[in-house]
Amino acid sequence: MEDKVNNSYDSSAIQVLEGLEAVRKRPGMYIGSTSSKGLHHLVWEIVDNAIDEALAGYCTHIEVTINKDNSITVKDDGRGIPVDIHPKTGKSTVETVYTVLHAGGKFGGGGYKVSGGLHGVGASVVNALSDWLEVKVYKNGKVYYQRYQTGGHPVEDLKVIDSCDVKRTGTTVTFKPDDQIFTETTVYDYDVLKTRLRELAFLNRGLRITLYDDREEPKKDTFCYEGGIREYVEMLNKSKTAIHNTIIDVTGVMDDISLEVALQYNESYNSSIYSFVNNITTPEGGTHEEGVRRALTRVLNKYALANNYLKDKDSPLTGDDVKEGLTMIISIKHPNPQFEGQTKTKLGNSEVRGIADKIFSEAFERFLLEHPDEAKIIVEKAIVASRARVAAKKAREITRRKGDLDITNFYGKLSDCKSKDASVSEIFLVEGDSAGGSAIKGRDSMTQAILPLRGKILNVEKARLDRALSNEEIRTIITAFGTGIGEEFDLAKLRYNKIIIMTDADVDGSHIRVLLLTLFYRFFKPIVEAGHVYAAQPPLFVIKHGKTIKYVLNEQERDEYLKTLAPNTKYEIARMKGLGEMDAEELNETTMDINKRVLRQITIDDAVAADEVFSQLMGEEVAPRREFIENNATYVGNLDI
Ligand code: 28F
Repeated sequence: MEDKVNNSYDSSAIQVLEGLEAVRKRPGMYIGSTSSKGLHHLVWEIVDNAIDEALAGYCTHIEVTINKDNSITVKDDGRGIPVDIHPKTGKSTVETVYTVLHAGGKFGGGGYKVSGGLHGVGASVVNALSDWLEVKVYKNGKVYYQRYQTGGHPVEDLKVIDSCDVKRTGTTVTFKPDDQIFTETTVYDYDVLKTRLRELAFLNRGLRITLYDDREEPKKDTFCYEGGIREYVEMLNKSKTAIHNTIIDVTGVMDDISLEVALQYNESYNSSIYSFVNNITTPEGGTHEEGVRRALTRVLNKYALANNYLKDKDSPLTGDDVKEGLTMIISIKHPNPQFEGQTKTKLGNSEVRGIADKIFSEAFERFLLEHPDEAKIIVEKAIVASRARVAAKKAREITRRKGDLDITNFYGKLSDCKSKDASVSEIFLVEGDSAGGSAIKGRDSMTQAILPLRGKILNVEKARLDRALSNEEIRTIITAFGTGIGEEFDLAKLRYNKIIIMTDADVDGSHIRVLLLTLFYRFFKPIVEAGHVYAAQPPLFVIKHGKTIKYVLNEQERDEYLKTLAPNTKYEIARMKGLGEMDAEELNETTMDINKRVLRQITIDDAVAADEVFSQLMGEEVAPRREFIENNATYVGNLDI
């Protein structure tokens, strides 16, 4: 008996060491990357364990604090991790959860293992990647404590360090990410934590989540939504104009799968649909989203025919027609989700499609019958959208380069590059004719195409596709890209590897850039997501000393460069002229030459945030725009979206 216990103890001790070492050797395998995204993943792994405790019904409040040293504290008021000795390892359950890989799986089959992002690799990974980590468990009127250092090694066994109110229970974890592993940054971004914690509060109705920042400028935000995702739709539609009163809120359970859907239509032509599985965002959608959207289309068609909004001879409403102006959140909890797709964020479970369809269609049918006035508004909007779709189909014909007329007209605008190899080709969208002229002269005509834009393009946030297609500039852009637009969009046909927006650094330039980004985000999102869109960065200052001419992007670079000059160097500084005043040589030298220029890649890191920014900035409502500008005034000049 003695040997047996020893052997198991030794082997599990070795397993612990190998496990933690494995994580430190290849952290990317466990948290995706060691960039800022990976740094924030550590928080989600710990928060997910607290959320699990809330899903199990024992935790009502989670607090997250960014401490002064950029360590993180997560605190819940759940039952507290068990402090008994784990039979297999001879160690406390707390130590097992924090030192054995994947030991965190709290609920075998019963409850839902919530897993943020990377499917719950557990708390032991966070421990392994932390300089130090401390756990405090409050239960039985005592405070149990254990500290781990340099990648998860316990300093000593779990011990009682204090007493506490007998009624108090919960778990508090503080960890400091290891800067040997997180070499890019170990500074936490308050807004990243705030956005995701708010989303988790929406997805777990009634759960209170508080975020504190104890660093230089202390901050605090608390989120608690009794209405759950209904309030999420309400928040998303705040910067849009709802066209009917009720936010439709559907909940149902079938075969151990629970579904929640909230939706409301607004007068915009875009859709904001976000779906989740066990609180994980599924940007690639999946069977839950497919089931709901199939039901939405079928039920609306059935209702439209039954109430004579559509005749039998009319073509039925399509998924795109019923999507227009739709803000919808779909959240399911599934005991055994299977993820597919490029980034493993598409739900693959086939049984979910039928379940989501059944639960949603029954509730939505009942809503339409009980709210005929709102049903009328929704159906009519979809019918108008279907007519616009047909019109867009016709309008789209003209963006295909067939008729001679638009070829000459088209080439009148685009100075294409000679190369037909998309992988080396790039197109500059240039503000104004004079800058356009200099760009055409200064470019490398083999690989660089120039499309001068005459002034502001249409704000497509407020326009349907057929309206956008009636705009000359937009048609030229669509034709130049070669991908087509709307239903026939094909990323593989993109004719350029880089789409470079080259506008002045002034407010006008920023406005044109945001208009273009709105166009790309609304109608060419895959191009942005694939990282093809860039903003050129014309220099703000030129510094001359001796024979050296140095262009710098901004005040910060200017000051840093001046520090590198010998103390009594004589130099001149001049603020650069606008793009339009630069000659071809200067424009090429400073902004276009691929060996000298600085480009800023545009990414959509957080679709929800981008969606909000675009609809706030570019939507109908003025108030949200003013609010956004007031909140971000210092950034509007070089708005980096
Ligand atoms: C700040 C982060 O990690 N909270 C947690 C619990 C509660 C239980 C638990 C956790 C290992 C395998 C069971 C308590 N009582 N917040 C947290 N709260 N883990 S993590 O159990 C983990 C054990 O199975 C818990 C009864 N059942 C479960």
